[in-house]
Amino acid sequence: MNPLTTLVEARFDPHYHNKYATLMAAGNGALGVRATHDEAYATQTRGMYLAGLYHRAGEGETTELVNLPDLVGMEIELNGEIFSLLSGELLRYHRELCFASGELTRVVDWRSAQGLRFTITSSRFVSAQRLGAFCSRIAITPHDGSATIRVATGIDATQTNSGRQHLAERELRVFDNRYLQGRYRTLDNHSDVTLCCACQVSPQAQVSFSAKNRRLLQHTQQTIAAGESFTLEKCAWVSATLDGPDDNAAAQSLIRLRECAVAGYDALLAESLQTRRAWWQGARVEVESDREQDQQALDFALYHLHAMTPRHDERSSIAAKGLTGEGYKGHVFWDTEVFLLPFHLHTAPGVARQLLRYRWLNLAGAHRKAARCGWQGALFPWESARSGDEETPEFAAINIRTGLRQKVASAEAEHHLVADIAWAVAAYGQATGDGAFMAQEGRELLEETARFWLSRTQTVNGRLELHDVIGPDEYTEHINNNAYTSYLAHYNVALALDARRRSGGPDDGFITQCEDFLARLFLPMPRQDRVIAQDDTFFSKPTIDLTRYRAQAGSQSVLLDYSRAEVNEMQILKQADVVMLLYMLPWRFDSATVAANLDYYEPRTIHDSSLSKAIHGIVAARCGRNDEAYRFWRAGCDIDLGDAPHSSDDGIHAAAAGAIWLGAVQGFAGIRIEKGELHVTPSLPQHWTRLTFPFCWRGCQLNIAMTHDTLTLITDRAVTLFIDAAAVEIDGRTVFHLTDHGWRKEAICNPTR
Ligand code: IFM
Repeated sequence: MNPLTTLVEARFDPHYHNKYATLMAAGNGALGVRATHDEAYATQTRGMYLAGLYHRAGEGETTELVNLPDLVGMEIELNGEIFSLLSGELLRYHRELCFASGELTRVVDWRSAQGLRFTITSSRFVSAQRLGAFCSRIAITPHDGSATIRVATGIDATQTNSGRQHLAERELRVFDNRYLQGRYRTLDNHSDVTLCCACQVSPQAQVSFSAKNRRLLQHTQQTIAAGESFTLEKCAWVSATLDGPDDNAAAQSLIRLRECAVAGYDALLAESLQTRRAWWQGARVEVESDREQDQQALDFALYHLHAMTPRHDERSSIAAKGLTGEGYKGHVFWDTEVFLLPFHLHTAPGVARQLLRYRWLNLAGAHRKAARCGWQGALFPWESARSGDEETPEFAAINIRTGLRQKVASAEAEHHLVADIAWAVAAYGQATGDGAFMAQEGRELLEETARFWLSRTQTVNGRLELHDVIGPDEYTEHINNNAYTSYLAHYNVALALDARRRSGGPDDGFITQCEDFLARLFLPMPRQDRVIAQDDTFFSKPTIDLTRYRAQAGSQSVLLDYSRAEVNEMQILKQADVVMLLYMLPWRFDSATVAANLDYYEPRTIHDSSLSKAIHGIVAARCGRNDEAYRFWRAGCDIDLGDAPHSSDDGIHAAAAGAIWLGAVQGFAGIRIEKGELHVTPSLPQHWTRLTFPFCWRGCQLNIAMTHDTLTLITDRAVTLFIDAAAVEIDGRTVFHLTDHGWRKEAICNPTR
């Protein structure tokens, strides 16, 4: 494996505080910590989250991922002056996140208003091995004579979710003159949260403690000679009981903290690095490109895919902003099954299984929602947290002129999520051959989601139609026969029927109902120019010039000029819709239809959602339009990594990170799973000369490498796949060359593994 890249912030710019706090956030799937600065700035939003720890602050509020008491902040005083990069003179600034180790380091040379120079180096990481552990370290070196250094840090429970306080303080203690512990309980008395930390400083330092106004702090003071360094090493342990209070938890937390403090920063980092190294080994995508930002984008995406995924807990899933910010309240969307699960499915299938079990365990909530709405089966919540109930806020932003709030319609009608989950279940079954899962959780998920669709239709002139839905394009609400929804629902029911037939159980009418649904459900067919209607009324709506809005994709600027109701009545797409359908069910559409729909819909799409461009890129790659595909892929990378100062303030775009992987593997490597078969059709962009990645398929570990004219597959056992639509059996190391007649297997095969 080549060395992993890093992410550098070379300039201190308060406009970018929150963007970099997100991009450089630390995480291990259980704990996420935003990369805010040690010292306070009014414009930065601190954030620390535990996967699955949700709470509703009160009447009229929405359940949200709790922003925990802060452990990052340090009040630093240098010879009586408060250290802040907004005062004095900044002589050097460098912040770097190492994707390999997950360590974030900042080096600052600063001249105080008194004219004294200091070097301040700090670093921190979240352990990939011990899921509650967060460590930080700071070293301060005065250069112009001795200086008195004061640092106050500890546990700051004044932190809120933008003003909403979720935690009641229960107990603050300092044990053994060293270990600080804060115990909190969510206001609904459901979860206990414990934070412990210990700061290691020189024996020469004076240390005292204070507890005031929800802040438990250690105050350290030391006079340091010029050229010598003050150091402080902070180890912390963060934990919560997610399924009820537990008085024992605090003692356990303290034990874990003591173990960490004994090990110390360096040993914990080394141990965490080992764990991360093994993870990267099974996941990394390596690219040789003439643009170095391509490898960086892939490393960035995978770093965050690791950080956001709660591998330790099947009752939690991946939030749309991971564990990096308060955006979307930490809720789980279809983003998980469609944009994130494929990465796990093909690198660590057990994680994909767990994500599907999250839905299975939440079937009761999906049944409740379906029943409440008058339907049968499982209607999963559009936004999900821990309870499995619908968590979508009823209203979006307020119109401050009218005082009226815009209703969020997705929870009422964006039902494609149900079929998206079934799609992911099928993908899991095909990629793993996990019969046990498919016989129980898989079958139940497929059947219960299918039951929802069976009950959801209306009969119009003898055919079944799906009315009043919202497809992926959220700018077009409450429409009938959205192509994406109908095709996916059809697929969902077909999968359930197939599962039921295979299981050989008694027919309680389900089979007949499914057959009838499949025969009579209206699926919009391509018209003569092969374009498929997004819904019944789409073609009758006017178009407008979208150039201006497309240039500001992601900002929803069209809504500044038009009301939602007006946008609804025009051919304006927020995000891929029919194109999303082409992506999801590629085997259903011939290449001319795919190209015609891409050409029709893309110019009508603003790409105001981060789930859009990457999918267009993959579909373009499948059409053989490599340059276009690469442009879309890069635009997808720039959703978080681009220069826009505020695009990622409230958290990473998790789906966009997943789509960076999807674009490389499904777009350029041309990996496609069709009817249970694995197809590979490589087509690298001109900028790339080589692409390699690991890929799990049916219990077999494949290592795939490709250039513009060779394809090398290394397997740990025999497997069949399709290249140029022809089935080939490979074992060991197999090389293909691109010839005038397509990909040809190398005559001499060297079966070394
Ligand atoms: O799930 C998406 C949706 O498709 C578009 N709006 C944002 C959601 C969360 O990412």
